[in-house]
Amino acid sequence: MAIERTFLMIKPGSVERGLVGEIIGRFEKKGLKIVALKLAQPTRALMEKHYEEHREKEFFEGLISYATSGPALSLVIEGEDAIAAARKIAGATDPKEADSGTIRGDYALDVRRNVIHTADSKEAAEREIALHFENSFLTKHVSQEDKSAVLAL
Ligand code: D4T
Repeated sequence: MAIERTFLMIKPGSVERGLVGEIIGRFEKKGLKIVALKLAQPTRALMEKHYEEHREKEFFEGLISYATSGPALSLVIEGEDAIAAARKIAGATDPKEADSGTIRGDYALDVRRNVIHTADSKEAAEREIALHFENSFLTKHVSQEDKSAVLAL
């Protein structure tokens, strides 16, 4: 068990559908903390880099067009085993295989519009956080020991 940070992107279609609050709420209720958050329309250059492992796949062009089609919400979240926990909350990549109760199981039917991206490993999380956020935008949460001091202010 370890405190980890992971990267999420709520994809443009989900922002357009008004699902942001519902989706973020699922991570917060689980106990994962938001460390950084940004609403912006991703550029093609950024998303081609983000998804470079898929460059040769037949779905690459559709994936990039969709990811850059409007504002998306990028987040860094933190918590115990955050990478695996976030993957579980998101559900299987293909919404047809995702369990009910997961984000993709509840809000999608089509793998090309699978609502959310979550980093799939520690290496991917580190790479994606660095790609999408400058270090200065990553918040440091108040530790449990320091909390009483903050509340006393
Ligand atoms: P993302 O990156 O969106 O979190 O998805 P995963 O990490 O769960 O899955 P992935 O890398 O295999 O897929 C990346 C992205 O490509 C879309 N996709 C995938 C698609 O449009 N058609 C396909 O056939 C596949 C397999 C959906 C997710």
